[in-house]
Amino acid sequence: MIGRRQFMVVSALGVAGMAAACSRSQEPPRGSAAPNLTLAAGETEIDLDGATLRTWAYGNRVPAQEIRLRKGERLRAALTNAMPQDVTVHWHGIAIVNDMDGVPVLTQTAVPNGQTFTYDFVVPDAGTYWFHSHVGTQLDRGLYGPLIVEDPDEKVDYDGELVVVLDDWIDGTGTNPDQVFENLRKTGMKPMEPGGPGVTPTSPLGADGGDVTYPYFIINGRGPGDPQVVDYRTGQRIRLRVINAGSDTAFRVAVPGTTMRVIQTDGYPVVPVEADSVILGMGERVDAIITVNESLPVVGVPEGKQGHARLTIRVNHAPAAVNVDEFVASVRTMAPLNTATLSPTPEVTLPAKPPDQVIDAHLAGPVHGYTWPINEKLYHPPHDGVVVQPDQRVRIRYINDSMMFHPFHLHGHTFQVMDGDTPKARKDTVLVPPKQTVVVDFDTNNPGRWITHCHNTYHLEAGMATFLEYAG
Ligand SMILES: [Cu+2]
Repeated sequence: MIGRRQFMVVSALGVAGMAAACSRSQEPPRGSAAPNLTLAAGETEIDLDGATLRTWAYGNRVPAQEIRLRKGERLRAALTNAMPQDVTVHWHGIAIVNDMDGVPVLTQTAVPNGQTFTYDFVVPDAGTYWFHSHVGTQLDRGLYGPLIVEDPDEKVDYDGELVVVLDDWIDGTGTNPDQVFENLRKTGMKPMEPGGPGVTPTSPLGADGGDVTYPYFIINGRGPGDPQVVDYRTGQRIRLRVINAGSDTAFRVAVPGTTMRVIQTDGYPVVPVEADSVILGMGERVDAIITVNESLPVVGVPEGKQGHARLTIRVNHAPAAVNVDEFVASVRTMAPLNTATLSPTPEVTLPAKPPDQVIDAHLAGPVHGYTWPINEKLYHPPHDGVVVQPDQRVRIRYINDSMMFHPFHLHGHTFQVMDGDTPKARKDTVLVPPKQTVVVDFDTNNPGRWITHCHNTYHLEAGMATFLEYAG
């Protein structure tokens, strides 16, 4: 275990150092492109705060080894499977060819034990992305990792870089995600919240934080009792690339006494804003720059749940002198930034155009025990998708009739969140708070069968998905 920890710290420093070299001298990233890599899905053990837990992961690590390459480069990854269940890899947020999207039945047959499938595609856009299994409840195990696509021409100035992967963790703690799902199905419907959804600026997702109680919240595979420590020097500007890989938990991200300069969400640039805390639904990402002058924790505060995740930024090898519990309590009283409200930069703003087609997605649940339908239909098995036409502007209205938030994700495209006629952030995953409607527009420029679904692992498994289809 000590060996693994040392490796992870060294790895994080390597990434930070590489980015620093890149932003200062415009040298190409060394050893980062991955023309031929292997993702070996299998059983492994991880250590959380001294407890040894069995789980499934890619390459025996949680998160999986970061994949980093440049915009326009080709990624070839051979997925092997030594697990008792079929598995895939979905490349979250990347507009790649449909048959590489990793959604079983819809885009490929899931890979059985003992078999191999090679993903092979070109990454079209720079940004902070991630990859994960798209089979059953496997995302709530350790089957995920960061995928960073660099743009050599990007005009962002910083000294170092830190990838922060948040997760809620239950696997191997006497239960596993399949058992969690079975229990949710047996327990069925939750009592309705008596006071309405309770959405306020300091509680933007309402009173219902989720369906699962997690024993751990983790960052980069480490529990809060044994956090990752990453070293920097006084005054360095660090680009945080934060990824919410959770299954049933939104997180508020914050750094004590530090304002984050938010520059991107879901890999796409926004007009920069300053924020004390940012809320991320499952699947969402944010890039933010902080200046570090002293040792500080980066915390992930689970929305509506007890506990926190943390990582330690250490400056000049000094200990952090912050009461983390007090800071976490203060973060809970903040009004966090929702990245969907940010303004896009001009180059990622879709040209104004009325939609050619409008699709309404009424989100409901839980009904009939534990099911989460869209337009009163459940996803499994997927047989009747929504037909759209190529080269059109399509609008989806995610209409949340339920009392719980749903982070909605569209595969194969990056939509523009719309506030009336005003274009907001380009994203691939957007929070839909209870009893609210979120409108997104996108252009049909990537033919195929593309799932759109709630990024709550258990809601997806309970039917909260549909798909769009069009030919080129
Ligand atoms: Cu949901």
